[in-house]
Amino acid sequence: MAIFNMKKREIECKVVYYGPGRCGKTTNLEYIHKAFSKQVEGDLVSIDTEGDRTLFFDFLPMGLGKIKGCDVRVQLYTVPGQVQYASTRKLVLRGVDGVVFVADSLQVRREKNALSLKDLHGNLKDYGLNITKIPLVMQYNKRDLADEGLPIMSIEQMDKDLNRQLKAPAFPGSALKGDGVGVALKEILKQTLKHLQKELKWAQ
Ligand SMILES: Nc1nc2c(ncn2[C@@H]2O[C@H](COP(=O)(O)OP(=O)(O)OP(=O)(O)O)[C@@H](O)[C@H]2O)c(=O)[nH]1
Ligand SMILES: [Mg+2]
Repeated sequence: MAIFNMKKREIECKVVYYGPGRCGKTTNLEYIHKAFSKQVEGDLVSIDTEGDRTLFFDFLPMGLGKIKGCDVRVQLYTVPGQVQYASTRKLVLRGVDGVVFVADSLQVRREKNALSLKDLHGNLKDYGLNITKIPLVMQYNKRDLADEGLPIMSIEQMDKDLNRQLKAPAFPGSALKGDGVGVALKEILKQTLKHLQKELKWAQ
């Protein structure tokens, strides 16, 4: 849930990168930290890691300038994807305004993507949020692995598996190379701010 501080004329919202273990959530934030240095308002903070595995969360604050005289800030988070960190994932999702679901394009990760999306659906529901109504963007990550001869799923297959009903904007990409990261980020920010503007009207 976004925080509207009318006295300070500030709006703060939260976008969470969600998805199965090793799908590339942290790599997305690492790329954003490098590529959007103008908007980034601090370091990429990784709370508790083991090698490249997130055990708690990553956090990156960004400033998006002004909307109707208010400073807009967004906090990007990643959840730990490993199955056993279910309660931490739920905790990180608390107060979410927008979600980027990062799916792994590798064929062997097909079931893990579906399970993670189901987990997201359930956690949002527990917070009284509907996955079909909140700002949501899909990123089909690791498309570059096809160049290395690894078997990846087609976009059509991934759409069918994950996005048939949701019909969220979906972006193929490679967080490692930075492909598709910026467009997915811009789309979720656009959707989230649009959603917040509606809420703001309600609050007035
Ligand atoms: N080839 C390729 N490798 C990627 C891509 N994105 C991430 N990786 C690699 O996949 C591994 C896991 O990436 P992370 O970003 O740590 O994955 P995560 O989703 O944060 O994983 P958890 O923290 O365990 O949930 C790392 O070795 C990354 O370099 C990509 O687009 N292409
Ligand atoms: Mg991670």
